Amino acid sequence: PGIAFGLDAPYSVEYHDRVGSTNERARELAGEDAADVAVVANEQTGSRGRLDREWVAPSGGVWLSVLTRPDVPTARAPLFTLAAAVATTDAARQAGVDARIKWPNDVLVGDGTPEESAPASDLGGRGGRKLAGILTEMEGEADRVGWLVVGVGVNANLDPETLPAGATSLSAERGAPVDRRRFAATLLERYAELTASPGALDGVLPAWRERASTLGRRVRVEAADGVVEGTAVDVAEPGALVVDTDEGRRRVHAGDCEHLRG
Ligand code: BT5
Repeated sequence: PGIAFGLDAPYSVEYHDRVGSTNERARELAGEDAADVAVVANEQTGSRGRLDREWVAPSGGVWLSVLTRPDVPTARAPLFTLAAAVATTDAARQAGVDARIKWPNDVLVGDGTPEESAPASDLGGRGGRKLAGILTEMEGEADRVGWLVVGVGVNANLDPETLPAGATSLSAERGAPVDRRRFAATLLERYAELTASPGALDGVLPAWRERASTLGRRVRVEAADGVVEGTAVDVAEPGALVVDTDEGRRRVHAGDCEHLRG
């Protein structure tokens, strides 16, 4: 039976044993005016990471995308990505895996020191063994999000040898397979709770801070307008990384982040 068979979730669930990309499928549903749907797959044949990178998604993972139409300004949309990272971290911890978040959207195992990291080229930034990644896509006007698709890929019951260098999985970390249905239910439940209302969204940054491995570390972020290097001191609305550099305090809104030594 598929992992979503009987999945108890605060969304209507559309399950695919195999699909190109759950994000693509959720975007299709957005075009049909659907809302509050979770597309869940056992295997993806054409999934993507950020910046059109390839995402490896064989049978045995938890690959899902949540389509919602939240009544918030577009500027707050990044909070949904951070909420998904918090939800994924909590579901992993419930499964006995010590997961942490690397800004903005990677869920890692380990403290992210370079010694145990993958080559930068393989992970789009160093900092721990990568358990999960998140890809958010949206459409809307400035004053209101139209639709929002948050895609979460979690290496659940997979052999890390079949994944890109630097990746890990829940089963490898805990030494036993995980109940994917329970894991997905916990993740979706937590995501729904964190994003239920504008008031609930106010709790996302505090929750994110508590689970972050990036804060307090030396980082190097490749942002759209150049490289920022310094100490990550905080995350600020709507999800920007605050970095103390030699030239003063900077806010970085998007980019690939690498944890540095020291
Ligand atoms: C991400 O991108 O981390 C976002 C990944 C989102 C995937 C989900 S699965 C459900 C939904 N449907 C989709 O089509 N996508 C979403 P980024 O930060 O750009 O990281 C991508 C990089 O991670 C790649 O260049 C690889 O080096 C590495 N990578 C690819 N597959 C991986 C895996 N399964 N585990 C760990 N690392 C992986």
